[in-house]
Amino acid sequence: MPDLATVKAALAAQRIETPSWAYGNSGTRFKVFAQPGVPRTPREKLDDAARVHEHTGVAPTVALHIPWDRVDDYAALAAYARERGLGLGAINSNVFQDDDYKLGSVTNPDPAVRRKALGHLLECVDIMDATGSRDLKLWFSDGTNYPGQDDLHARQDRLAEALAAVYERLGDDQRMLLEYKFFEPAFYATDVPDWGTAYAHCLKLGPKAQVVVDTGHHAPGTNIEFIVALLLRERKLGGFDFNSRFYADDDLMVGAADPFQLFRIMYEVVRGGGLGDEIAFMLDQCHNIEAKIPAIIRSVMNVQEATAKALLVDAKALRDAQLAGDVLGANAVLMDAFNTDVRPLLAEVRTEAGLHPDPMAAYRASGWQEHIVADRVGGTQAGWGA
Ligand code: AOS
Ligand code: ZN
Ligand code: ZN
Repeated sequence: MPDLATVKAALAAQRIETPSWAYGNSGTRFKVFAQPGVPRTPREKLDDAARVHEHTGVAPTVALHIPWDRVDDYAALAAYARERGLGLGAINSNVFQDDDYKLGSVTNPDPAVRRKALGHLLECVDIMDATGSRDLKLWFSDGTNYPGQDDLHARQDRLAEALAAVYERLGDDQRMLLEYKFFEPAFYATDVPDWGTAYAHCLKLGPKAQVVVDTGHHAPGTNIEFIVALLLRERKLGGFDFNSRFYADDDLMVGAADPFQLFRIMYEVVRGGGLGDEIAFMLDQCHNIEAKIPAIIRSVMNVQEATAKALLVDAKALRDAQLAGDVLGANAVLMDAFNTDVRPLLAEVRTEAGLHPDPMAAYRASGWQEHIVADRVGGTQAGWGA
């Protein structure tokens, strides 16, 4: 059996990054539901993120999204975060919201639009310099809706050219994480639709370019843990955007739809030696109908539970069964770990770290929700797409 002290140490050391946009209002393309007490500024988003970290102890960084979190002074924002025990994490670029990007951003047939998109990506690296962020997260909505609409080959050339320019601009301690998504908003051909395309570009670029796996960005039935295992083996897994999906890119709480899949992914992470600083474990979610801060706390806990179960897999028993060709025995080792109730173990890890054993209860008792509802009136609520 795995050594319990080692398991606990790994759980205590785990870090999960929360996204600034999860704290703001969000919705579907049909409706954004406003919630009382939602942050009005990037600083207020950090105030909320500090609560998540205070109660979980494992969420010390916040991903920013530019322009949704645009401020005049990013170094001051980083200092504000530091005063609250936080750091600023990945910078998420946005080349999907302007009218100019209707036919694509870096793959647009118009060179002027491509220049504009590249300018934004380079500006994001300037912001990283000011915030001290390590990772630039690139998600491109670029693609086409109809066969023949544009030249698939040429679009890859344009993408490669832009990525190379961004890569050149990265500092020694900075990385670019390229995200893929199989469809939406483009419905015929997306320019970075799968891990293979992202991997091919990253491989050509060099070691500072890594693939990011958004768990919601695959066709139903895709074996995501296989992709994780392969990318880890190739040292090209840069991070995760965790969320759950039932249908498409639902952005529901990670571990809500399929905790078994999350466990299988975390098992491959543990097996591949990926449970360290090299991989960014980020949430990419929107809480449209549920209270946001508790939903983020719950999501962090769901990742912790899947990680704990993955760490509890008896590696020796599993290997022995695998090598002996014991199909049912090997499967049973994995299922035993998955079926373990790890909540008492995690409560112990939290208590040992000086935290309340139940982060959800601690948040409820803190009075923060009542405080923000009373305090944050007026102004414009920051939100998804705002
Ligand atoms: C979009 O579907 C992606 O998941 C991106 O990670 C996106 O940048 C993120 O949702 C913030 O807009
Ligand atoms: Zn994502
Ligand atoms: Zn997504």
